[in-house]
Amino acid sequence: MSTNLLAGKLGVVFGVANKRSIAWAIAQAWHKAGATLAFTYQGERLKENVEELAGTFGSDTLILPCDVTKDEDIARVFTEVGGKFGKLNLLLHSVAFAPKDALEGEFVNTSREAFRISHDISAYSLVALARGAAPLMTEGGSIVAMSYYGAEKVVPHYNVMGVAKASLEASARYLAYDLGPKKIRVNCISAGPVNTLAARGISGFSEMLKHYEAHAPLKRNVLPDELGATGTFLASDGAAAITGQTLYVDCGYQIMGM
Ligand code: NAD
Ligand code: 0WE
Repeated sequence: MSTNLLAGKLGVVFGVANKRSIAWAIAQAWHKAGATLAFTYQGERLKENVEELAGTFGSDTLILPCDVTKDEDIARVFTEVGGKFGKLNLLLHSVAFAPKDALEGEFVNTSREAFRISHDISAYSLVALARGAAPLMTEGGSIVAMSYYGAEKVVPHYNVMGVAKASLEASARYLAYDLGPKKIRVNCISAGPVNTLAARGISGFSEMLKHYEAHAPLKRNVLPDELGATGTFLASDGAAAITGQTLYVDCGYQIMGM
């Protein structure tokens, strides 16, 4: 990857849980490309992890708690980021959650509460974060969100998360329209399966990795570094005319009909 593609850019990263998080792969790539980053973590449980990882970027790295279901948490993040940086160029949304039982049974049995929680955390949060970030993106900006193929085709057991990802991708399009006049771009990366904390809880996940290896044109799974490289491209001026898109970074799996 060419260096300093993001020199002088300021960003905030949502969704680092540990070193395997996709958010961490993209944050490392953004950092290597010259960006200065702030981080948020979901709760006390993850505070130490994020401090240890983000601390490697310098002892003055801004690290803040943020539960994306809480408007007051989101407001505080942008107040503090604005105070420290004065402006913002980049935002990574790498956050998703559905109650575990909703990912196990049949979609038809999704409860009203599981549907609400999944959409609140995994889709509405992008709207809330974009609204918080936009006033700071005074020179324009790039917002990147993580999606998955289950948004467009049925992936057994992905269930309500697939419906929430469809909402996330559609939200990215409407946000791209609203924020386009401010030169703020909003795109999704639809990643192939990656062995992270969020994936490890899924029964049959290692079979899914094998299925992709067998059926994707490139005959392998995507690497975290490759998601970092795509995240860097979308954040860079090279992608200045790309907005509202979902870019598949899945070794070609999405093009297959059989
Ligand atoms: P991960 O567990 O490392 O990251 C998920 C993050 O969501 C965690 O950091 C968690 O703290 C955060 N989160 C959950 N609820 C939250 C809340 N209420 N407030 C704030 N943060 C909250 O797993 P990951 O696989 O890196 O997932 C990151 C993103 O990538 C998700 O959007 C996921 O859907 C997407 N994705 C993952 C895969 C995969 O196979 N792992 C594939 C495609 C897309
Ligand atoms: O987006 C995801 C997973 C997100 C996720 C994971 C969990 C596990 C723990 C959301 N909520 C929860 N809730 C929990 O309690 N992926 C793209 C990875 C994934 O998850 C699947 C997949 C794939 C791929 C679930 C079923 C089928 C395929």
